[in-house]
Amino acid sequence: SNRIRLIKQRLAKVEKQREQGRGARKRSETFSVSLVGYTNAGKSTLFNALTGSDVYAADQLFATLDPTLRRFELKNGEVVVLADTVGFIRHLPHALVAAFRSTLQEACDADLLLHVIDSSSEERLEMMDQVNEVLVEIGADEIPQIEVYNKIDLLRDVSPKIDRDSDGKARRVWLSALSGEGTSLIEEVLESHFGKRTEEVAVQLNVSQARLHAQLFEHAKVLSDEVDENGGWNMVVEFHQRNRWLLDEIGVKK
Ligand SMILES: Nc1nc2c(ncn2[C@@H]2O[C@H](COP(=O)(O)OP(=O)(O)OP(=O)(O)O)[C@@H](O)[C@H]2O)c(=O)[nH]1
Ligand SMILES: [Mg+2]
Repeated sequence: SNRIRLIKQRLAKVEKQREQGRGARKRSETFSVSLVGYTNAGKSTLFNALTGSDVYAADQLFATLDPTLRRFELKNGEVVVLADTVGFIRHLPHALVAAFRSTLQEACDADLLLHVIDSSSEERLEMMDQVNEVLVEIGADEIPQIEVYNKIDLLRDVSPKIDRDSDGKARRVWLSALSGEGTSLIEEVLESHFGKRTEEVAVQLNVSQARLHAQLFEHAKVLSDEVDENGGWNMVVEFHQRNRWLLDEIGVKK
């Protein structure tokens, strides 16, 4: 029909823009996070609650691309690109399946999926299964996923919270995108998820810095360690961001 042709044209255009955006993001090495979930779960509402319009306007790189991509800066300075995606539905018109799948490629390229769920729906389990099935089909099932139980304003006795597994990793976040309660927990979750970055640094220590030499073995990953002619050390070490204090101690300027 005419309507389906129009939708297909729009999807093709979005797909082309996303392709260009992906290349730009790979180059800029930002993290990408995709909101996925069943239709009506509240993805777009959460997307707007998290990003706000000022963030969008500030970004040169993506401003002209697909409007469902926004740059999102965390408090620790890390920048993520947040993507809203089309809602998953059970009975997609056959003619649209392929086109929708291709726009979902965005989700395949994500570093993290936020699976938005309407926690007030009695069918939420079936919907989650549907979404996870589609993720398998598009090859996105290996991407780390955090579940976002949205619409807690419609539940009784549920406050915003993060459920964690035994390792302390966030598994579920409970919030209301509409009222805004709990949306800041998303930022907390993203910060800890992406806050584990490491950096490689060349370090030179003199002979009197044996204590630091030992500390590096304790708090960083030593990639190489050579004694120089003065009895000091030339090292290459990999730091977790949380151990950056050691760099200050050594006096290495980044
Ligand atoms: N009560 C309540 N309603 C919400 C909440 N979040 C979203 N909604 C409502 O749910 C409906 C769907 O929200 P959307 O954000 O458009 O959902 P979506 O997941 O983007 O839907 P698709 O784009 O179709 O996949 C809207 O009427 C929202 O106002 C929430 O936290 N609480
Ligand atoms: Mg939406």
